[in-house]
Amino acid sequence: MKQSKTFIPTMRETPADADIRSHQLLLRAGYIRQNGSGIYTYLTLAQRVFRKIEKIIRQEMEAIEGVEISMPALQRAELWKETERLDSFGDELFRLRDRHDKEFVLSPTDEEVIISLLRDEVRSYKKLPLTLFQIQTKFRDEDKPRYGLLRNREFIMKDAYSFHATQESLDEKYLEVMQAYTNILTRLGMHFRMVISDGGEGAHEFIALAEIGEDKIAYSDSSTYAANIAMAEVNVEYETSEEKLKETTKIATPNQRTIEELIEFLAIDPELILKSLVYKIDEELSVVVCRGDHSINEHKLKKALNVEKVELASEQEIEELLGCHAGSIGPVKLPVGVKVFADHAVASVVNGVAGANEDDYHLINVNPERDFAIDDYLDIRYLQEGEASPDGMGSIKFAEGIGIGHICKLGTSYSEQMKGNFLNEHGRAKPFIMGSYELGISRLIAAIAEQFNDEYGLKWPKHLAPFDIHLVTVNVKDEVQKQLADELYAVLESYRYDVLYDDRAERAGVKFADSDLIGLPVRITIGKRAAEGIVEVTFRQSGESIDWQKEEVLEKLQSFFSAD
Ligand code: 9G3
Repeated sequence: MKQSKTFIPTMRETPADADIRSHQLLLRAGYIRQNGSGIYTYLTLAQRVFRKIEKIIRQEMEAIEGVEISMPALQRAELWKETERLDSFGDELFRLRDRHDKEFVLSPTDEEVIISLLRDEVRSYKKLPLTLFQIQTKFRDEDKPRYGLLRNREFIMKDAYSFHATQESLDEKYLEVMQAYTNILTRLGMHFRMVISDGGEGAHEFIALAEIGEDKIAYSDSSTYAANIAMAEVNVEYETSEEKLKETTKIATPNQRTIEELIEFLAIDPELILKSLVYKIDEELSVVVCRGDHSINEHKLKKALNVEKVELASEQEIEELLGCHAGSIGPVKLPVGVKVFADHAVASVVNGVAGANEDDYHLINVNPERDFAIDDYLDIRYLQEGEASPDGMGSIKFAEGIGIGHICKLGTSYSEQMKGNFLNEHGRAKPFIMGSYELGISRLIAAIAEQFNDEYGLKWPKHLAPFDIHLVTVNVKDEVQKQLADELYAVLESYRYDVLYDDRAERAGVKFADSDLIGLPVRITIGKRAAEGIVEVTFRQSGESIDWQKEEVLEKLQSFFSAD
């Protein structure tokens, strides 16, 4: 493609509102343009990368009998009434009405639509298992769209849904999809980890490692254990000190409200503090206790208590319940009926310090069980870096990343609600057993850009780049250069290389800067030695430049592009 004939609007300046490298470079290199908050136009360079990513995804999904379809992004709201999810996503779900005032939603995901499709088409267990996938635009009215393509309101997702007659069949397909996703991300050249995640009856996420990532993972430094920090279990032994239990005493701690102030004021080890919070759980106020050097993981608290929502009580609710401020809450002498849930580590606290439920006072020498009852000991805290890995192998390290894939065993929750049934071998109607799987394709481009760039611009993995070769003439007015460039362009295209031919009448410096920004794997520069049939070849990944005779270009490119 001749650059003078295409649309690649590069920018010299970094747009002010672009706060991460991938966003800055995808804008400056002319890959994307913002059209509104969380709304982007993918320009030709991005489109060409999408096509290469989607080709790899289709190959790997079809290799595990994935069947591609395309479902409507406009969905009848009544389908979401069947799963009672129409209101569960609040403002994040785009809702609209048609001219007949019938209600619709813009697709944020397609569980409802695909079940409505199969319940009318698949009758018998003989037709199962079946895995359907699509590459389609999704809509989620994110509160704070940011980071360019990493969190926007209209995005491209590859979502797949599998339907099974037995749990074994789902377990088998789940592992096949897990391997397919691993193959896809490996072929994309990404640095990623698969981590234990949340969802359905078991789920995993695929995280692209990147400091700016919104996801945090905990992984073992000497095993394959890795989990989204929200899900990471704590499996450590706590030694209990042999110290004699002392008399609980109330002491004055004027204006000491935070754990940090208390540690300072009493000069004690935070491990001795019984940090107590009041949570609203299923509309009931309960006290949740953990050690002062730990913090409550609300995700694990929800799962441990098997409730939909947990929420910290407001100052006013605490005042009404205990007559004190949040910083003075303690588990001792609570009003009758107030449940106490404690993290396992609390059991090994001896002669601890706790709030007295009276401002400006605390209790010392507080001992669980003796001084307050615990309704349940639970694993409800965040795993900490350096602690033993839950699988007992090695210790935990943290890393940030971008969630790019999510696979989940849904089971029958949705199919039961939507009467998505099949007849089993005994002729009895059974709900489809389902799996659902997603890869965020818009995010993938941003994650790859985040992992492959340098101070000059993007550096695409060679088989993902929008073009293989950037053919650049230093001076288009120089007939010898132009003639050699045209000749090489024709030859390279005839050998099916994707060539971006910068034939613009621009200063060489501008061309080189644009070329580094755009980040194609190979640049062939036609310059002052064109008359000798010599071209300068620059490899973007290594930055290495070398002169080649024009006759040896094809053979040497062949070995570069065929090498892993
Ligand atoms: C919504 C809105 C946002 C959502 C969802 C629904 C996330 C929603 C979870 C999933 C799960 C699976 C298909 C592929 C695999 C993962 N955000 N999710 O369901 F209405 Cl506004 O999307 N979906």
